[in-house]
Amino acid sequence: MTYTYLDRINTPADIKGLTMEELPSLAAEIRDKILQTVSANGGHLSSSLGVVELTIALHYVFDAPRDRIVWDVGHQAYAHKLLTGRRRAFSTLRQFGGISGFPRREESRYDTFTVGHSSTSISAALGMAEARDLRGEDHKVIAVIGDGSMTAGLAFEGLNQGGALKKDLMIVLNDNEMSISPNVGALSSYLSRHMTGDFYVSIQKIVENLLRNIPGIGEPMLKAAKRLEDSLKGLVVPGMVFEELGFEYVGPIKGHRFDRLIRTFENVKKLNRPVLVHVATQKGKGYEPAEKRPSLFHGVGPFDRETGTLHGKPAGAPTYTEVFGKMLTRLAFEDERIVAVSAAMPGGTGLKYFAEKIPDRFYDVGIAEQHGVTFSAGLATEGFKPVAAIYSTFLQRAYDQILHDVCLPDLPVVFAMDRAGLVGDDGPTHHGNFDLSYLRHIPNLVLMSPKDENELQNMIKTALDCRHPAAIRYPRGRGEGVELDPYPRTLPLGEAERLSLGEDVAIFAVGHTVSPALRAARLLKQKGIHASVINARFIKPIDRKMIRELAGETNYFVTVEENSLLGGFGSAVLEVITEEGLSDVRIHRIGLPDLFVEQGPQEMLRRIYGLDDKGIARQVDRFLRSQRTDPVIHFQHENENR
Ligand SMILES: Cc1ncc(C[n+]2csc(CCOP(=O)(O)OP(=O)(O)O)c2C)c(N)n1
Repeated sequence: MTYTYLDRINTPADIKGLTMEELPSLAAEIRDKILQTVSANGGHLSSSLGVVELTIALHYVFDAPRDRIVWDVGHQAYAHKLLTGRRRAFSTLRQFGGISGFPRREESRYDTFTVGHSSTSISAALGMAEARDLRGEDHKVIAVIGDGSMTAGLAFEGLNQGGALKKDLMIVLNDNEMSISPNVGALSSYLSRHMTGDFYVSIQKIVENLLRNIPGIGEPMLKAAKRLEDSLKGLVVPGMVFEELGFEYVGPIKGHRFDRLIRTFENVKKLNRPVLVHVATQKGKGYEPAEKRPSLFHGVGPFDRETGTLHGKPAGAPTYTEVFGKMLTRLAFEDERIVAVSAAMPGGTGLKYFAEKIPDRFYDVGIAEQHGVTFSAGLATEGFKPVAAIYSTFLQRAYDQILHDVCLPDLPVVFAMDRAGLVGDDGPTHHGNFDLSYLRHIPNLVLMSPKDENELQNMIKTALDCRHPAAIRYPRGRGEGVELDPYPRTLPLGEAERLSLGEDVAIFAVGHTVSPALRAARLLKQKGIHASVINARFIKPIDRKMIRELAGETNYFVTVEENSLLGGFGSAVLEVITEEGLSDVRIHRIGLPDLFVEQGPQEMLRRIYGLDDKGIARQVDRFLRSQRTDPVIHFQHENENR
């Protein structure tokens, strides 16, 4: 596919050679390219389509990379990528070895900040503006943040400092009235009182005329008129809150009109102070299915571009997300103390079922994980049983709230951590590879991970019954296809489950690595290696009794987890082995190394990191071979008939 305009843009400087009349054609070509790529690869469609004009206008007026453009979350940066030298690589978007779905500093000098988690742009841009001033430079710094991302405390912390520092900083508030789902909260309703700027302008004119027509007008009268104007402005302009915080407010600007955007940016460029430009855009703009269903097309897998139908995933087991959402809703019908909390992701976490059925006990707090956790703690102090369903990667934000507000007072808040482990194409900002490490050391917390979707049901019940803070981590995607018990049961706290018996090696697996570990044991058996496979179930409290028991049977332990090896489940087993003085036990830990795992299909990444059945079998085999000098090892006698 060739494009008349897009093919000529190798750097943003090339856009400046286009006339204003040509820009809409460039926008149309960019939309076409985005649609072509995302319909094949999947990706964040609606947000990227919504900012095409905004992105072109920013690059038209400002001089990146000298001027710094900082994208918030970065899921909307596809047009930016296309305009900044990644046109040819764009077809590799989100693929293994391809370009990232988010801005990444190592990918391009136009990507000023590495993003994926939201609401960082104002703080980062403010830091860049401060650095510029410290160095005595004079370029511009622009943060582009969505109205959804503006719901986070972090964004307000940046505004708070930004208004006070009075830096030359432009914030573009990209307001499409949507987060992933419709945006929530008081700020959102405040902003969406979308009085167009025209109304305010007409008030300004009335005041001006009044003044002009009063002969011999004195100073006090002028001041009174100014006060009147200000108070009227406060009534009708959605941006007064930003003005009070020290930002000049400009807007709302129609975000798909080049003339408005470019004129505004050119004017604001001349100001050397904090300015917030409020731009109204439409999520999914230019592609009817996405305009109609912006949430569905926020983040999508491959789809048919002509019809807008998503390529159906082959029928199979329910996802962990669905099982969680349905079981929690069911238990909440039986227990009125159960309440559910989501941080802007009712769809992704499965809480939409809960929200539909029990809206009075469902809370979407916005992109505010920290607040969501402490809000849950507050509910728990009053006898409620809050379940905060937050992806593993986003819960990282709320570490201190988990530790200080929930676990220290031992409040019974349940954390449902979906998307734990490798998530796939979203890559390193979204993999949930650290939760075992960032939670395991917190006192009072029960930490568990189910081997399948039925055990997830049991763990939800266990967590709700245990009267302590409890966290359940489970993976992205479908379950194992096991039968779901009609009613969940409470598991004995801290009890692992032995799944197979073998005296050569004990494979201790956690979460969904249990299934590949079982399959690995079958492969090993063909080589004459007999493995016990244990479903750990609890990372904390860990089953010491089981570890002691196994140490009586074999000296060789292998742990398997889809978490960073540093501080993860294998480390927990090592600690027990040391503490219990089990000095004969040798241990090999399988898990993720000390690095940020790249993007790629889940199954491919599992293969690369040795977390699939063959990988586990290979590593167990290699480990045992490396121990061959040990005279007591059973499998030395591989030819023996067992
Ligand atoms: C800390 C954090 N929590 C949750 C998310 C998941 N998330 C990605 S985009 C998004 C909505 C962003 O809305 P907005 O900023 O308005 O941008 P839009 O997509 O509407 O352009 C959410 C909740 C995230 N990326 N980071």
